[in-house]
Amino acid sequence: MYDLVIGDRAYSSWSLRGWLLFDAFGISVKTLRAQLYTDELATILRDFAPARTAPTMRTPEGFVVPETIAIAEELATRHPDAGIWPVEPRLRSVARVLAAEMHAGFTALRSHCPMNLRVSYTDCAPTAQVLADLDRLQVIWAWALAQSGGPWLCGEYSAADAFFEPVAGRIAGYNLRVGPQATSYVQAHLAQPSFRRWRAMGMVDGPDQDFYRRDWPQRAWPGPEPLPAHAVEGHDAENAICPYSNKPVTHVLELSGRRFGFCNAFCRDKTIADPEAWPKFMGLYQS
Ligand SMILES: N[C@@H](CCC(=O)N[C@@H](CS)C(=O)NCC(=O)O)C(=O)O
Repeated sequence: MYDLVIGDRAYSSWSLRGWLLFDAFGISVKTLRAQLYTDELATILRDFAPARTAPTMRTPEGFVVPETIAIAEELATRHPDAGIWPVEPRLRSVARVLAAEMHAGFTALRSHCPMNLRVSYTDCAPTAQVLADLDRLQVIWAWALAQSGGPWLCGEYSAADAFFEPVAGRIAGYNLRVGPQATSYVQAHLAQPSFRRWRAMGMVDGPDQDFYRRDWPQRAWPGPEPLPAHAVEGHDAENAICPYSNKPVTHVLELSGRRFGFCNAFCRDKTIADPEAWPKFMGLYQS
């Protein structure tokens, strides 16, 4: 099994990229979450020398690999059938160019609009440099889509899309204006199943971090609207065992007047945040 050290899911854009390289390509991984702006990351990474940042992966043999580009390349070599890079040579080269430019660039966008998946603002007063980054994004997205014909940048969902998923989250979260093609691409990310699961976990996996607080007016998150579930007291539920772990039910939610149980608060709360993101829960709900 792979290990992956990650930061707060709501805020750590690089962790999201690293985790997508597993989850969106069907590779199993165990996550170790560190809360940013505490000493948790440094403490966990003592076992991952010389890594200093999240995400950092450890392979089943014990090789330590930080840096998302290195994680992408290493996983692609080790799992050649997972589809991390496109098979077609031209599209593969395009995907590598896009991921590399994302890894190295877009610093104005990244610093003015740090990823925060918990809120969406109506406006963020983007600077000229941020607008230039948005223009550049749209140039390279259009370049890729013109060659692939979509639906993702290089045809099927690839590492290039995983690298831009946090950017889609920023465009949505800060209501950044982009053209119709980029808007459709952002909407596809907001509905992408792995992203919905990550964001659902990010809504509930730790406190709001002051560093990301902004005073701009807020609006509703522009992605798919979650089914209206809420937490309830007690252990009474239709199911006696948790759909995720098969352990006895201890935490319960209510949806459409029906009660469903889970074996811990996190799994109950991540399901409340976006029930449709979780296939095992939806299997139970639709049974
Ligand atoms: N170039 C790195 C960037 C990783 C990065 O900056 N991660 C942030 C979290 S999003 C981090 O670990 N920050 C904590 C720190 O720098 O102490 C990569 O591609 O993985």
